[in-house]
Amino acid sequence: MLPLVVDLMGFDIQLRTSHMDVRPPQPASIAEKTLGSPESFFPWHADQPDYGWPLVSGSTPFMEMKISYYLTYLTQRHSGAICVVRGSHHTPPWLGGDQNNGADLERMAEVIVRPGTALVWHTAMWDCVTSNLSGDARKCLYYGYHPRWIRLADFEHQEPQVVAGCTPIQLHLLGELGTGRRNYAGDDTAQPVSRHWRPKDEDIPLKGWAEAQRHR
Ligand SMILES: O=C(O)CCC(=O)C(=O)O
Repeated sequence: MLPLVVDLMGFDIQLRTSHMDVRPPQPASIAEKTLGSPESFFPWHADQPDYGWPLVSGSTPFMEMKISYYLTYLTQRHSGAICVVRGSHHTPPWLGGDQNNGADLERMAEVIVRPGTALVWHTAMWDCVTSNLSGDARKCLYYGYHPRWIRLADFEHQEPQVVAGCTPIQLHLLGELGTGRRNYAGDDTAQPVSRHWRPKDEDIPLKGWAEAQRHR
């Protein structure tokens, strides 16, 4: 999927977050709460830092995307599938524009998919999860990418033993410098220059990789 991520977001990116979600079967009473309501087990939310992304004319710019991989069957409703409200990164997801009325279900898509499906999505879209009444645990993986000049969310730096086994491109994706060096503020101590803002080509090997892909 990396060519797709780079095509959409460019090569100056990193992995902000990754998570595996395992949702065991739930009792039917869980589904009595309105989907995504504040009282439900999984309220509507958009992925964003506390205090939000900046808005441009009311819309959230393309700050982040996720790729989600679904590993178990989500082909029936109420199997714990993610639901997104289409266009909710541009216009609020609420019916009549008011959160008290709940989400506009006409705009909602429940992501009903087979195992092995990947979902590519703009994470400023409001999303929630249906209850899992399927009898089987629902398992999926999420990888969130955003520009390298934003701070990471799940970690500052990966553990040394993880970094030690990484290729330059993997280092780049984990927010490190592709060289494996830790001169994040450049080499001139008198005048620090962030290598996240102003990378050298060797810091971001995904750049050369992307150019090579283009010429294939
Ligand atoms: O699918 C899930 O279990 C939760 C995913 C989610 O809410 C998210 O990635 O923002």
